[in-house]
Amino acid sequence: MRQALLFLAACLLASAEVPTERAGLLEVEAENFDRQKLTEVREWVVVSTGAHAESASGNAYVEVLPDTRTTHDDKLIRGQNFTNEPGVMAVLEYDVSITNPGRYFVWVRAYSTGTEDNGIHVGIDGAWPESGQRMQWCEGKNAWTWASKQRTAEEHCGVPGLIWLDIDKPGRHTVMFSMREDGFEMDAWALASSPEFIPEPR
Ligand SMILES: [Ca+2]
Ligand SMILES: [Ca+2]
Ligand SMILES: [Ca+2]
Repeated sequence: MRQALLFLAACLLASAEVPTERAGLLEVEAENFDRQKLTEVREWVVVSTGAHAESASGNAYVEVLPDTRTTHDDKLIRGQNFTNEPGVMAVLEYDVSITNPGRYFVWVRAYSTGTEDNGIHVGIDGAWPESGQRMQWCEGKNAWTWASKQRTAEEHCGVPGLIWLDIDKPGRHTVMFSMREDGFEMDAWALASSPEFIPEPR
């Protein structure tokens, strides 16, 4: 009996460590990632000082650095300051627990100061589905801005409602973000099962 109780307590502690989805919603601070991979060329750095941190939730965020392409005139170098391919550069991993499996729309709170720091990819459990590629921000420059839009050939500023992850089983999963453009800044992210969900401005 005592052992069973200890086991139960250990399980509860273990599950308490990871962010857990409740009622179709999960919000996570970007700076609280569990692991980072493929950092040879670009790396996510936690920033907790300066004006952007002051207005970030938890007073911290992550930025993928260095940022060598800040304007359209700077040379685009694939595999260095840009990659349209998800999961190949600067991959952040977040362990989460999902209670209600299904389709989840992905929202990210980003801070963009130009046109070359406003794209990212999202994936899950080692896979990078088309519905997680090319998240894009155009509106809300120079401020933390929640968005969930996918850049398409027709709409470079992104189309709402196209960014989602399908989660087939309850339990532990790993949500991943990877660089598309260097200099991207991420404060927090959210999964929402409702297509009508819009995160509260903070
Ligand atoms: Ca850049
Ligand atoms: Ca930046
Ligand atoms: Ca944050």
